[in-house]
This record gives sequence, C-alpha cells and structure tokens, in this order.
Amino acid sequence: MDNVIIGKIRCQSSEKGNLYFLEFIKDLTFDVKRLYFINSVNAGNARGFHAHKSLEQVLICVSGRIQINLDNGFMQKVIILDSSNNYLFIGPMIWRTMKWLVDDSVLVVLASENYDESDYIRDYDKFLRTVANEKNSI
Ligand code: T46
Repeated sequence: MDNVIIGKIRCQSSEKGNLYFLEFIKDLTFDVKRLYFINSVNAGNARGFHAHKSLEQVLICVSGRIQINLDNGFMQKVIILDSSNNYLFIGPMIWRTMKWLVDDSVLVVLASENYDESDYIRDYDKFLRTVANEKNSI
C-alpha cells in the first residue's frame, strides 16, 4: 500500500535496559513539528476514523499492543504495533483506526505539521469520493 511503511526502530540493549531511537533522514523522512501520545485507553476501544489530506506521521506503540487498520479507499491492511521495535509511517489519504488490544497501551506519534483540523477528513464517504476523484484525475 502506498503511503504506508513499517520500519524497525533501532535499539541499543545492555544490562541497563533498552534504548530505542529514530533519526531524521535515516528513519524519518519529514521534519517533526509535533509529538503527541495517547494513553488511558481500555482494551477494545478504538480511535481514529479519519484520514489526513497532507499530514505525515510515524506511530510507535511504546507499551502494550495496538491494532492499526489502514484503508486507502481501494484496499485494507491491518498492522499490529507492539512494544517491540517497530514503527508505522502513515502518509496522506489513508483512513486509519487504532484499536487498543491491551489496556493502557501507549501510542506515541511524531507528526510533520502542527495540529490543523482542516487537514482531517472525518467522513468516510467523503474520503472514498476524494480518493476516487484523485485516481480518475491521474
Ligand atoms: C491520528 C491518530 C493516530 C489537538 O488539539 N491537538 C493534537 O495535536 C491532536 C492530535 C488532537 N487534538 C484534539 C482534536 C480533538 O478535539 O484532541 C481531540 C482528540 O483528537 P482525535 O479525535 O483526532 O484523536 P484520535 O486518537 O482519533 O486521532 C489522533 C490524531 O488526531 C490523528 O491525527 O492520525 O491519532
């Protein structure tokens, strides 16, 4: 699926514990302008249900286990993020839902832009119309 990349977070492990890191250019293809994180979600609850017009983000589950459902309007993909060393890049025009599989899992997100509600598409039918129009105009 275009605009979706699963990557490995590099890790330094020692007897002192694990240290995970991502670096600009090597791992992150955009300048990070915003960081946010989501916690205190009960298992079974889902968030998201939107796409972004232009925002690029990297999602990291630093604790627990979260299921990410992705949809580009033509195909769907399910990705499990857990507290091992994987991250998920999501580019523009991908409908996403995040379902907590374990209580109190923590989702950390690095974003390419500051918060802007006008970048969201929160209506699924509007999302489908937009991606269909974009495909027809190519
Ligand atoms: C995304 C997924 C992975 C802000 O005021 N500033 C912020 O930086 C963010 C992210 C949200 N908000 C406000 C907007 C809403 O009033 O916080 C409220 C909850 O946001 P939302 O319902 O969009 O949360 P999620 O968990 O559905 O989605 C979030 C991000 O908004 C979204 O960009 O891709 O996490």
